Amino acid sequence: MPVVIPRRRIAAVVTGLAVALVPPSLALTSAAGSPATTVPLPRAAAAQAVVAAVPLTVSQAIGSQTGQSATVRGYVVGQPTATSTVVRSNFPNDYALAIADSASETSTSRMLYVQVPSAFRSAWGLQSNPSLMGRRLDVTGALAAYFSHPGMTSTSAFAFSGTSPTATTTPTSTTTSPSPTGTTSPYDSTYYASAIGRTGSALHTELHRIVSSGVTTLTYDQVWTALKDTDQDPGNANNVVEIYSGRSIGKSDNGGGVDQWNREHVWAKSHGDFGTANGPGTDVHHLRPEDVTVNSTRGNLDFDLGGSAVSQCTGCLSDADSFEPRNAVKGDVARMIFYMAVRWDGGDGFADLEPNNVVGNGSAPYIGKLSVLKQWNLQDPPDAFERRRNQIIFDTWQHNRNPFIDHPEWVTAVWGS
Ligand SMILES: [Ca+2]
Ligand SMILES: [Ca+2]
Repeated sequence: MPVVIPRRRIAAVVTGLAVALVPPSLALTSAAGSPATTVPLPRAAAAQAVVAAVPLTVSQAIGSQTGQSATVRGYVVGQPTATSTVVRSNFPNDYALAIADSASETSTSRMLYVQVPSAFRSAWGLQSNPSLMGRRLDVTGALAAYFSHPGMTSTSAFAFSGTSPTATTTPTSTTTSPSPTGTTSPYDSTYYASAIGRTGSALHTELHRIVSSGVTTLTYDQVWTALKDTDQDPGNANNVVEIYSGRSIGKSDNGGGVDQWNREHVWAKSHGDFGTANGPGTDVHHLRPEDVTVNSTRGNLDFDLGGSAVSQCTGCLSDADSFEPRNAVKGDVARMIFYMAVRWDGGDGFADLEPNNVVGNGSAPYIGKLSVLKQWNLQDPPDAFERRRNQIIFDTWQHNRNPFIDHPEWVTAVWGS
């Protein structure tokens, strides 16, 4: 398939970096904290503006010390008196709070230091109100260092969580739907804390914010090295496993030659024309080793059932407008597509990628077939190989996770059953 290099490449790299450093909710919140609701916004931006009403976690606030205004939710764990000192009793005054994502947090590295301006000290200072310890608050102010430590200054609002006028972003129709069977992940109280309990477009929007925050964007050349790590054959450390064919092949046998492996874009790069510039085209969550000729057969076909057998790819089928991978990776493919849909939402110089229910999408920023992908997610749940690679990408490479590997039921929660 032809490699398309969009003219927006340079701008996209620059804005992609900005997105990685600043959550969209912050970018759309003015310094005074009021969302720009009077100006009509594009679809993606409007969706992100909704998120501006959702409090950040403390860990997100620590990672977003941009000076911008935001609301942060956390438990009161003490009073900071120096950069690495937080006292829990005998509070010296009412000037500052330390908040954390856990009420039992003791590490100052996981605390946000919140300035308490004079107008708020009698109601929200710890010396006057020691019973605030352990209470969960929503605080609004500028995300900026305080006591030479990640903090919030010029704090303009304090409230107990749940009493603030936080917008309800979940559509009524989805709140009343039966919830899919839930799973738990070790990241539910940290990475996913702000997504838990959401459904529909509210969940989509929040997952976008989560998986787009603090991301390291790889170059296309770095993808080779990443894949040799993420897709290593569990039975042979010298090899990687090709996604569609299932063949184990030498890590160093990569390139463009017949029977070598190369970098397959599971979300075909022509669907949205993102090419191989730093961004969706180098997002290793959907990049996999594959045999050069099988990769060529898949081309930019949408995913669907049926067709004729694919050479060198046992269990794979293809026809004029679709490709069907082997059973063992059907769910893997689906969850990569769903990840891309929440990771790339437009507004960053790249197209808003979404699944739809057709085949033959060509260069449109869509991939089908949604009904089939949802079925594949159910019939092939996350396996050890998939979970391991998600963890390696998070720990070593991009520092973001595929939420649908941790919570496959979120596919139903976002796109319905
Ligand atoms: Ca699988
Ligand atoms: Ca999207």
